[in-house]
Amino acid sequence: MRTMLKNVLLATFALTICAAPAVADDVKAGDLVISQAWSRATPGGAKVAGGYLTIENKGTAADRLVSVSADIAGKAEIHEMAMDNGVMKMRQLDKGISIDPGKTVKLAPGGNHLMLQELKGPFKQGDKVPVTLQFEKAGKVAVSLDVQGVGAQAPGDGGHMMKKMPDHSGMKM
Ligand SMILES: [Cu+2]
Repeated sequence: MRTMLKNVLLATFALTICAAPAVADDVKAGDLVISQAWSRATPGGAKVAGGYLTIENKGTAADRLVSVSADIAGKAEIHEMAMDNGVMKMRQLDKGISIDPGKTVKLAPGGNHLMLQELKGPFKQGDKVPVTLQFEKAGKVAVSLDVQGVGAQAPGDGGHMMKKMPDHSGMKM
């Protein structure tokens, strides 16, 4: 009886996991696999948004994410977060981000990210925002960012607020 109950609970748990919000499908481009592309809803008239994704290099040569563009953004850059005199600031990565063979590079809140600026419209939770990534070797790759809640820290995170993780709000450009 106990075992059966346990099995039922396990099954329920498994179902709950499967029912989590779907995130973007993986995109394959040459040796690269791009997954978990996401962004956050923009609160009241914000004109900037971060873009986050995971890039895996299954090949034998390094590739490099050199630039990003999006129809909805007047300007799009690749940024890093760096400490500057004890203050966390973001900075454009002029040379982009290298992805070594066999390695996975994650763009995430508090670290490297895509910076979409001069937005022509708001991002709403549930939107899919098309962006184009430009790689040195893999060329142009279209992905769409799944827009999560305002306070989301990860894809599929409904938007619960985490305490003061470093992100764009209140950050000096
Ligand atoms: Cu930024």
